[in-house]
Amino acid sequence: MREELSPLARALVAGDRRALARAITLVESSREEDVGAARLLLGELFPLQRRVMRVGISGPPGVGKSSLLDKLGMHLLAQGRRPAVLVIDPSSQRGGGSILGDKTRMVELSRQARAYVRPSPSGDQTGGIARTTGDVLLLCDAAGYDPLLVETVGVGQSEAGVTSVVDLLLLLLEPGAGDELQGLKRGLLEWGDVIAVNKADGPRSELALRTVVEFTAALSARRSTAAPPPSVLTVSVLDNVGVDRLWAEVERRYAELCASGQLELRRQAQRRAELQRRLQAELWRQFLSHDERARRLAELSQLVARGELPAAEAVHQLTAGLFAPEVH
Ligand SMILES: Nc1nc2c(ncn2[C@@H]2O[C@H](COP(=O)(O)OP(=O)(O)O)[C@@H](O)[C@H]2O)c(=O)[nH]1
Ligand SMILES: [Mg+2]
Repeated sequence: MREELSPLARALVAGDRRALARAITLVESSREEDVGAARLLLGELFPLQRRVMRVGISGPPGVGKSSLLDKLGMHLLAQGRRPAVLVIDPSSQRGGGSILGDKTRMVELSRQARAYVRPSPSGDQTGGIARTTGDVLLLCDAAGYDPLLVETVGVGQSEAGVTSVVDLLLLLLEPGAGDELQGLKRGLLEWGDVIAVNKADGPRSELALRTVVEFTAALSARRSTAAPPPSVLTVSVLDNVGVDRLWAEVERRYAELCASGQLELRRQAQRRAELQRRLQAELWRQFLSHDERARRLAELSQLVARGELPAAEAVHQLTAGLFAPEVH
């Protein structure tokens, strides 16, 4: 089978880092000629992925996600594993400024030949992940990395976004974060499979312990009985206290999700949602690729904007005759 692979796919599977970087650039590109090439490449590699463990790391800016990943990555390397870290950076466009900030923060891990650290701009996507994150994870998987770790920024929407491509979510919060999480916002805790209160060191170690108690109480009050409540624990990335324990907890949860069949259900839901997302994007793209339709859309959207035409009527006009009835 391998003989039939394209040179790029073959190099990637053989562990060539530059081939992986090139492949990622290809799938992240939105140029017309790259889109087709990316689809072919992903099609070649799809059957070769091993579907290794994927963990999302989410939490507010400055909470210590990158610092944790640096330590965690080193811990995993010591265990003989080959972690890949994708850092989704919403603030920067391709080649933008703050990307480097994150990369240099993973100082140790970025230097390791057996690990892979890749910053990528989220582009116009909301929800904390890029449109192509799922594809990039497939490439890293086929290239032999395991586990795959995804750092996203933000609290709120990004948890929902990242859970569409990872098996399990690790939520990192600061001591005292409970005070800011009022009412419904506490619901975001439920996105996490594991919740870690970081910076449990120095003057804040006591507060960190109290935060854990508070979160645990809030979660047991709200959580439905369908899924087990997330584990909540403290960690100090700075002092390297609790990082091993945190990872052990992630592994334990992962094993639990596998055994209960939950993991497979999550993955099936993700694949179904991906199909729908891609189909919608493609239909939209094709719709706009037709000049006359694009012009008509621009026209009608003016009328809708001015309140002269109901949106539903505009849609009816724009799509009339678009899908010919099937002939039986
Ligand atoms: N006191 C303390 N500071 C930490 C800890 N972990 C990270 N930091 C600091 O928090 C700041 C933000 O860390 P960073 O990893 O960039 O956060 P990110 O934005 O979530 O990726 C840096 O100055 C870190 O040195 C910790 O466990 N304790
Ligand atoms: Mg970071």
